[in-house]
Amino acid sequence: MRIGLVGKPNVGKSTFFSAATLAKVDIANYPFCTIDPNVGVAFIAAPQECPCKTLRERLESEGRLEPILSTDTRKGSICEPRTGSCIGHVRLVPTFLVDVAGLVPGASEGKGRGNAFLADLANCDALIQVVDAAGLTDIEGNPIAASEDIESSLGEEITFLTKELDSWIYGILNEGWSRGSRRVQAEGEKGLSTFLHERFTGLGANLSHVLQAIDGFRNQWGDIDTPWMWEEGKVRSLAFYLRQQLFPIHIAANKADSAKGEPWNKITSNGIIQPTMADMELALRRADSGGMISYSPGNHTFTIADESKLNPAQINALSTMKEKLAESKGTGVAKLLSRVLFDALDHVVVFPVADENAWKDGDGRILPDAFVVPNGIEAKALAYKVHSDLGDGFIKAVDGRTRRIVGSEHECGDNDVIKIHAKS
Ligand SMILES: Nc1nc2c(ncn2[C@@H]2O[C@H](COP(=O)(O)OP(=O)(O)OP(=O)(O)O)[C@@H](O)[C@H]2O)c(=O)[nH]1
Ligand SMILES: [Mg+2]
Repeated sequence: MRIGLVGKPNVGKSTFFSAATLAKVDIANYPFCTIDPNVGVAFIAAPQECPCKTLRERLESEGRLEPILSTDTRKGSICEPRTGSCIGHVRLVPTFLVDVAGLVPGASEGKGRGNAFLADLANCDALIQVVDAAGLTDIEGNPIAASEDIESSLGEEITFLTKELDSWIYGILNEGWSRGSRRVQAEGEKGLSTFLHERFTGLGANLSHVLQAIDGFRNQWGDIDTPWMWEEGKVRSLAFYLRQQLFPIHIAANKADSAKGEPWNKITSNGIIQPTMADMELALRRADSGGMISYSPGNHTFTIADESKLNPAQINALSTMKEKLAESKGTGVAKLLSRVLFDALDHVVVFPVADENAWKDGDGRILPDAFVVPNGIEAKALAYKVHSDLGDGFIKAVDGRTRRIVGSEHECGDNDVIKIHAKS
């Protein structure tokens, strides 16, 4: 999975990115601080408890494992993740994040950093638009005294970005439009879907995106009859439906710590709207990696490791953060990523294993892999995600919880443990 961070300059995209990935990137209070995109991996807590909890309970009841010791640093987890980690049965799974340069009005016509960074968004499964909920910047990202009319400046910020993305998609669509409409003339509606699929495959489009976009378009405009006669507005409308499918946009109402009131409650979006405090998340995660505090992303509080090692200014700053964190019920950063991945994109976590009883791989590692996949993915499609040989040689699968044998079309659900049998 790949989630892109977009928005006008100087809103906190790189701060959000760094807080979520712990990668070191440039952050500054001026526009276009980021030029080349940053790509990193964020680890997100799986929505359900890791199956290693069920496994532990089974082993304990069979007398094959001692109960959890109070000194256990992994708080009972017994899985051995190849990537990510698991403590207290909270399994962290990876997702890619992309932090791109700020977008200014006119970008799709080449203004600011132009189309170059629009292309950096290709292959993102969803976008998070970071907006400045404190109103500390103008539309081009220049610092200003806090905006008086935050509601309309947020509205403007959101509309302009959607319009830029729509125009970008329109540009690509329009360039090949005469060829596309000729195909519809020859092949009917099928010609349109094939054309759109081919045209946008480089941006990560699959057939289902295209068919859903056509559906939305048809609901508004009726039958797709004579596209070669369409006026510009109708082609733009098709571009809009395509953009919605290719790049659904969710909102991080950032700098929530400095916002007056809760302006995010007054904006509208087709996606999720989540207040965030990226700056605080970054500070907390850095303090945690430095051993100063113990903090897990998503938590509403943290503990100080050893107060005697801190100076009064540090203690003061930490206690202010603690209050703010409790009041806001977390910084919102991990929460938003989780909501986008698991709720909006409807993905689930599935655990392929080689041994359906012990839930181990061929090397004896317990539950080493956690795959983030679309909800209801068929067993054979999952096999292909694990390894193309497993997909090609697919014979059957076994549900590791029920031990039932299932076929290639079996739909996998959240937290399933699956053994795949394939011809070698
Ligand atoms: N008050 C507050 N300031 C924040 C927050 N997040 C980021 N900032 C500040 O906003 C400024 C811009 O942050 P960046 O992360 O560089 O913003 P950007 O969107 O990547 O900017 P460009 O790369 O220039 O497009 C910095 O001064 C950050 O410290 C936040 O949650 N609250
Ligand atoms: Mg940046």
